[in-house]
Amino acid sequence: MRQMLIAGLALGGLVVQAQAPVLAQEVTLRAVTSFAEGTQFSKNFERFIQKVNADGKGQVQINYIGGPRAMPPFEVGNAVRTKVVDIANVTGAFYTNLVPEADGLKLIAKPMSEQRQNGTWAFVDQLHQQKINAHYLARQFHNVPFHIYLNKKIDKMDFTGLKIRVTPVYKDVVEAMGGTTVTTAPGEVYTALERGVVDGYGWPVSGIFDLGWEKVTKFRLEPAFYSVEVGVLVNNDVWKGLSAAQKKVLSDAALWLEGLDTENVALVKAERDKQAAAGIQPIDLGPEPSKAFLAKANEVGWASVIKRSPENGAKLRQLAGN
Ligand code: 173
Repeated sequence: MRQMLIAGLALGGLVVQAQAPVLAQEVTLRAVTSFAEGTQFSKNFERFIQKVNADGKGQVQINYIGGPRAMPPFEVGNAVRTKVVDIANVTGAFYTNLVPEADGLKLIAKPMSEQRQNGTWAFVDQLHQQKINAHYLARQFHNVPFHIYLNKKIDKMDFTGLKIRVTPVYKDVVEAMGGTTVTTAPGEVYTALERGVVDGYGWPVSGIFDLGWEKVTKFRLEPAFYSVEVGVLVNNDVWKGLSAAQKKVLSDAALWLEGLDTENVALVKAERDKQAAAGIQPIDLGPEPSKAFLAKANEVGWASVIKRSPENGAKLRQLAGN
């Protein structure tokens, strides 16, 4: 009996081995995005999905479930961790509860080619593996900055009396300027502005037209600051379960996705022109206040990351070089 069982197991093993190439079937990954479908910060991820589905035939496919209509943005990071989804397009600002260091990614503005070369990407990937059980596949939009948009004119860098919609990206700097903050998902910004619940909001230089915010926005405060980070996260158990060929399809597409950042230079310029045409006026308080604002934003941004994660925060800052 025992002999038979062992023989059976051995045979079973052989059979499995012999079939291994056949068994490496096409895998389908379930994907969500933390931004509205078809909008600025989902678009390139959607192109990435198309590419994977074209290049990965017979290997790996992505089933795009969608955006915030399918899942609240602030839950996307946790959904990757718990394998409710396999892959997601999400900014670190939306899961700082799980990875406090992710708030530091906005402070790293080097091109991804450089970040992959100098160890930044590997460290960020390691942090994601440890804290959120995710492989950090790609980072997008390093060359798109943020702004504070206002509906009340200011004549000095002082937000006293202003209530500003934030995420962790802007919270520290808005408070440092004396403003009060209210954290909301992007989907709540329009209504908050329309009802006058907030006097302004933080958002990248691009994307305000996607959700009609130009209708409820008067001013864009200069200067632009920080650096958008939208990552592509893959559940790490799912990642480890993929074959080398499947990983290659995704990794190659990830590098291609990062390469799309070259398009952002023209896009940012076009968005600023479009805002001007829509009547959104820049508030430029001059070189000295702008310089001081940038220095303050950098200082409070790093201080906040380093306070929550002293060692990792310091290492990130050293890699960022600012
Ligand atoms: O403002 C936000 O919701 C936010 O934090 C963000 C981050 C990256 C891209 C766009 C918005």
